[in-house]
Amino acid sequence: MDERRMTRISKYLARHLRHDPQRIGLVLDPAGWVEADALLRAAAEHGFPISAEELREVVAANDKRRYTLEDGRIRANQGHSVPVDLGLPVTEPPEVLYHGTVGRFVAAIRDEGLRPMSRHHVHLSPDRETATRVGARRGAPVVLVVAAGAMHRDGHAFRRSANGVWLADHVPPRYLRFPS
Ligand code: HQG
Repeated sequence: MDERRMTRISKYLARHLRHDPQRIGLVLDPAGWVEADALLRAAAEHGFPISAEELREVVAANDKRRYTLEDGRIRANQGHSVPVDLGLPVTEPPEVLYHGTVGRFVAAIRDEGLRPMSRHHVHLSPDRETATRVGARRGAPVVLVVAAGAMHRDGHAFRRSANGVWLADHVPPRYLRFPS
């Protein structure tokens, strides 16, 4: 499969497994899973046929491991805006995590900390390089350093998604370090 087809399918999956399953008549279970066959049927019925082979290839080759396909079911690993409980255990984070953003959000973030905005959680990266890529989706990246260890000791819960993204409910400003 070429890169463009791969990206189109991945975006189609993100839209329907994270944000808008009802658009194609899908119902996710409470943990975000749907039968892969049901997904393929719904996609075909709504004018976007995907083969089972293509689905497997996209899940396996996806640059960010955005999806898990197992026991005939598929779900997005993170990034939902529809309510799902991924059932991820609370996990001790590394001492430091990173968040990539852009300059125009910095004043608000200094004020109120990091908020999930339209997602369920604040997404944090394990390394600066990843955070830089996340920020660069929107413009010149600004990388904030998050005192995750201190937050954890103060009782804030961290979870880690199947693709290595760290999730928190909110990061108060006192745990953030901004570049000078
Ligand atoms: C910003 C992609 C104003 C925040 C990526 C970000 C990631 C605030 C934006 C994943 C704020 C939300 C998540 C506040 C946070 N005031 N702005 N108080 N708090 N923000 O897309 O972290 O391709 O929901 O800095 O690679 O950018 O979807 O979050 O700029 O892993 O798999 O509000 O999405 O992965 O944007 O990205 P997003 P994100 P996928």
